[in-house]
Amino acid sequence: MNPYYLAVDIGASSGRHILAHLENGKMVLEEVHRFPNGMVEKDGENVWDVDELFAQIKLGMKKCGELGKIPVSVGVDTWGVDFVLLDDKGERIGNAVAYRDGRTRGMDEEVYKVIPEDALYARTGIQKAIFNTIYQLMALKVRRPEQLAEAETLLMMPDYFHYLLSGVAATEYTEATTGQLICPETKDWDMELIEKLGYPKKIFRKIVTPGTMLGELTREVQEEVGFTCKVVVPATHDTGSAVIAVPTDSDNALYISSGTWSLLGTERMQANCSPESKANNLTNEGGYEYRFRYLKNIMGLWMIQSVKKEIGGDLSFGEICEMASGCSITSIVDCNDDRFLAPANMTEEVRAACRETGQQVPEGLAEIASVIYNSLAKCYARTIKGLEGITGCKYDCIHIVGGGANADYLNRLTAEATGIPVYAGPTEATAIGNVAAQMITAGELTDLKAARKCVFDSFDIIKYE
Ligand code: LFR
Repeated sequence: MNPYYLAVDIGASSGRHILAHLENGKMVLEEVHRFPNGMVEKDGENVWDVDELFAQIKLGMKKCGELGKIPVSVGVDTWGVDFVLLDDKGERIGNAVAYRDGRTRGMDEEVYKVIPEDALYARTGIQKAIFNTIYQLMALKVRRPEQLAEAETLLMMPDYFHYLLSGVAATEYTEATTGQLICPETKDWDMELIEKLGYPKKIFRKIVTPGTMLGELTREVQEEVGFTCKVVVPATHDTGSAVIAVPTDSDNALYISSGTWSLLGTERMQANCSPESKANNLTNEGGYEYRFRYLKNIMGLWMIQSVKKEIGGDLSFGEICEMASGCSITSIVDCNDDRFLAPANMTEEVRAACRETGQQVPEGLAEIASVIYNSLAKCYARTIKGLEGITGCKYDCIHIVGGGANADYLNRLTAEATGIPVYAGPTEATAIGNVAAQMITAGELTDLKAARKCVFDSFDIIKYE
């Protein structure tokens, strides 16, 4: 039997443990544990329940042990930008505040007093999102300076879980880049910028690249889960892992990593920090092997997830998608309007946006979902035009990976709106990319190219023209 590798892939709405191994050169996945995630309110803040998440991480690992499938290594990936602070005893300070919390409101202006927005983009290549770590840290500096003063260490969300698993505090590169404090040339913390902003320099730890072995599970964790294994950091930013799993052999492929967010872009070897790139709201996130994920963040299925919660009852995403496909409403909203980031009620927000622009106001779940899917597809088409203008490339296929690759109707709309064939799958791209980095470290896969070939050979991919 070939060895197992374990991906713990935690998204904003759920987490999962996926065991993977190779069989005749193909990757075989087994989901051993799944658990819900979501923001919870605590002390007047929107936070992640990281204690519960860590309990779930250990529970899923224990299940692997009970199955007798003990992995060689484990790696965790999560969404970007969020972090925790540790004090000098290695204890967490305060809550793990979630990026949709309102604390960053107005913090962009505070940051721009120190460095103008254009200069910040030129320096970091990272798209402005009001929730980036840089603005979250400013919120702490302004509102909770005592927390910053007490801090010894900043760990991004996945780093924190790796720290709890292994006792080693390190910052993984791909996730760190989402914070807007990394220099795309040196691939390290931009200490000059950090100093200018008045953030304590000592809290920014050594950067490690995906595939780095941090150590073994701590004795306590070993006792709880019933075995030991290595802790190997994957591309810990979920999008970074998902892009590893894009089944292509081209360096010029277009992808949409589709989940809570839709991340649409391509890979490049150099960051583009030009004003033109900034005007298109494109970002240069750090990727595997120091490739850049040159992409745009699009609000994505978060809009559908929210509507499902509000009025979807027990319907599955598949059913909602199917219902939407039967509608003829043509209203379109701007998915990237900040009004959809954390509205009190998404359904009403979408309706209001249609009303305010003089379009037909959607009634009921099917029409609301239809407006969202159609708006997303239009937004994809616009984004691709912008990308083509900047890169000078004509793209001839779009790979949609991640859970959203299941949204059949959206895939069809995307192929129609863009005029480019869509290849949908694999849906578990993030977990696959996570284990792929571990397998490369273990020497089971040679490199990124081999990993992508293996993904292509192992999973079903559906074509839409
Ligand atoms: C996707 C993602 C995006 C990031 C957003 C917030 O899950 O990681 O890449 O922009 O979440 O962190």
